Amino acid sequence: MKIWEDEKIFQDTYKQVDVTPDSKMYLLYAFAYPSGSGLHVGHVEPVTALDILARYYRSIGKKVFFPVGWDAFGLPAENYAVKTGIPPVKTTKDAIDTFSRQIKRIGVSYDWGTEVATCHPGYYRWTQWLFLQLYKKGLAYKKLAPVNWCPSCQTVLANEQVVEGLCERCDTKVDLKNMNQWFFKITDYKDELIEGLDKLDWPKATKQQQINWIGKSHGELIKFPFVNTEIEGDLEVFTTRPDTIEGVTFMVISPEHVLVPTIASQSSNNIEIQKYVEKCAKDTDEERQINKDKTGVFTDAYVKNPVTNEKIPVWISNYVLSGYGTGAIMAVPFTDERDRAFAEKYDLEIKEHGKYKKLVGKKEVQYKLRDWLISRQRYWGAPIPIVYDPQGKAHPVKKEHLPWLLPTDVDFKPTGESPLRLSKEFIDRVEKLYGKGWTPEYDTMDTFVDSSWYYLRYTDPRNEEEFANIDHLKKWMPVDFYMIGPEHIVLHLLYSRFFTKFLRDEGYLSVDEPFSKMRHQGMILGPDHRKMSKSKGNVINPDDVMSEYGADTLRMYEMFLGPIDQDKPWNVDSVQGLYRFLKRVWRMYGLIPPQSQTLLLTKEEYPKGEVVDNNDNLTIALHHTIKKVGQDIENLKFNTAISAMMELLNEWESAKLLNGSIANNLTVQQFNKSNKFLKILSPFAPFMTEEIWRNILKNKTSIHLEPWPEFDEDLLKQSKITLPVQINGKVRGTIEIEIQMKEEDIIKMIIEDENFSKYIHEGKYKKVIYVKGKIVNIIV
Ligand code: ANZ
Repeated sequence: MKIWEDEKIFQDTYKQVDVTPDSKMYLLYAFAYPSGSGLHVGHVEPVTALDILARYYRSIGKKVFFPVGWDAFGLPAENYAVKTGIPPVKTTKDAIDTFSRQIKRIGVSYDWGTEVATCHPGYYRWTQWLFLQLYKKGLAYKKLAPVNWCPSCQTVLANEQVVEGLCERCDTKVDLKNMNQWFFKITDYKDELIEGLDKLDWPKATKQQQINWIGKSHGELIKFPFVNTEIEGDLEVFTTRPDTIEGVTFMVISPEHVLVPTIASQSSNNIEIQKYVEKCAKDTDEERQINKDKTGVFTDAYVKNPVTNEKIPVWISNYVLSGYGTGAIMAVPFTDERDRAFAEKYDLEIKEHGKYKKLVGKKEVQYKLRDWLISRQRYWGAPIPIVYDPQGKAHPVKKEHLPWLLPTDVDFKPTGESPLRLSKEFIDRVEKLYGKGWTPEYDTMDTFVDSSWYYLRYTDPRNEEEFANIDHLKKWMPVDFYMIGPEHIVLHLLYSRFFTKFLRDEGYLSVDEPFSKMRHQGMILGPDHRKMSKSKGNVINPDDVMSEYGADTLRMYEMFLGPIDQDKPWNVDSVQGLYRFLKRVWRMYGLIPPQSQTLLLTKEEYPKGEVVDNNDNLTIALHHTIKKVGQDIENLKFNTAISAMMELLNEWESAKLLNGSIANNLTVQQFNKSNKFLKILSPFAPFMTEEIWRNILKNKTSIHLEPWPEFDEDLLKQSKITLPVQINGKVRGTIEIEIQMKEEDIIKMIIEDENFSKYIHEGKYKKVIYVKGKIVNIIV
């Protein structure tokens, strides 16, 4: 709403004072990648959920921090540039404008004063600074490593561009190619990255995935001496099951194992081994693991089992990975499934075994986690701030040269080299600043580097001296609640935790973990229950829904869909249901003439007979609802909060309609005047409630600055009422119920009550008319 911007009611919240760990509420939505196609209804749900939290927590007096930004570097913009020739800087800016407009239309109460975009030099200079801090500490280093290479496109591909081993663009089989690459030494923090999970309020499954990714295993390193005298030394294996050593019937080494050339040179199978090793060199680790068909080749070499002294044959196979353990295993086909499959295929012995309890080798702990490869031979990313002297030695770019600007004189056609190599300006810049013969590092950083520290920058987004002032970091960190898609379970979270721990060790941060509480939103599926996609034609555009029904309806609808963490299909009818609910609220404030007959019951359905006046029912229901909506918001149960408000609206309408008594009118008037209903609805429907609040109720300041209404606990305790019970229109007595009791429970109570059961034969009845809190009429 323009008025919110004019009055700056959500602006510059990062500057709030007297922020304490108890009073603060840092709400974070995983910042979006601004794609050209605009905002998706799938973004609307989590961002609305967070907005409701933000509006609620503000009104209960918390100091809320709710920043916004863009994960704006990355491949799609660059691919688009390759296709169209429009520079990513332009397409990204346009996309951000579209997203911002849409998000404002949805009414998200972001603090736009914090806005950051990772592709902005004011942001990425600090990404580069972070690189240099890691470099100084020896945690950023360069080494030879395999990259995905598409021989047809002549280019390096990011992992996401490789789909089942094929190039996403041309379906050519991707090769591995060794190149010098930059890494971050995340493995220095591996144990802490496991232990730190204990104290976090995160979904269990997410924590488990982090643990699996780090993959800590306890086992033994065991040496098997070679029987062939020409091969020196032992074959060392890592095993988590040393107790199965008596069942070992063969050994397997990976095609890249250091001993392969020696073993091959002694083998009569030399040529076959070489061929096999070459073939395997082209497969990525991932392919090897998914590859069900295990292949292998026998080497002619034998080792001796140190426990049984048996002679054991040595095989080479791609099911053993070179980068894990020692790259060699003892195979126990009796117990291990993969070994069994291999033994069956090559007709190797499967030997039953007992449990050996003694230590054979030495105790060893192994991890699956590898250092983080951050080099990208790509254009649209932060340049790695390194220059090389004429001897090829790496030097950090000086701090005064940051931001180390991404050159703009670049041709986007893929050539198989880093696009920055083609920038004359970049090369000239380095010679000018550092001397003749000096050259830049041409790679850019993985976009995960940009996106794994943005929540720190938010706390002090315009600081030009530091990535964020230490006091600002102290004030806001850690993030109190993070909402992020389940697709980011592993890498982004692990990298963010790594950066946090590193910066803590450097003295910049006083927290160990960045995100205290985290939840994942589910996916919004198409009306056909399938994932929305352009090709299936089942995409719902939030702009269309807003044009037809307004932003409040879109928000309420998405919140009413069901539990936030579940996948849910879109349902057009239910959008209209929410729309009708909001229209009824309008009417209650007299904006549209009330069409009373359509509100609750038809005239014929009104119960005849006595109506006992329970004037306070409406008040009690209101207090119940205030309590419930507050609790539900805190527990992220937005759908049940909305149901409760719907029930309250029914109550309110029936109070207005059903009874003309003065006392009852007073209750309704009081209810209207208190505006408590409007306030509890306001986080969900911020536009309409503001409109009613200011224009109908003539308030001068925003409803979103009003405090959350209090509820009277005593009143709720007294909420038992006496309900008249009619059978076939005749009052037969009364029962005591809780005002909030559900219809079906009331019926059950009546049927079981002997005062009434005699009128209801075998508990059978035709129809029930229950006017909440007023009367129940059972037609038998
Ligand atoms: C004998 C054995 C018997 C094993 C048994 C398992 C079960 P985690 O838990 O993942 O650490 N292994 C060791 N290095 C390997 C490599 N480079 N590539 C493929 N497999 C490798 O698993 C460790 C187990 O995986 C090790 O224990 C080893 O097989 C295998 F009934 O040794 B075991």
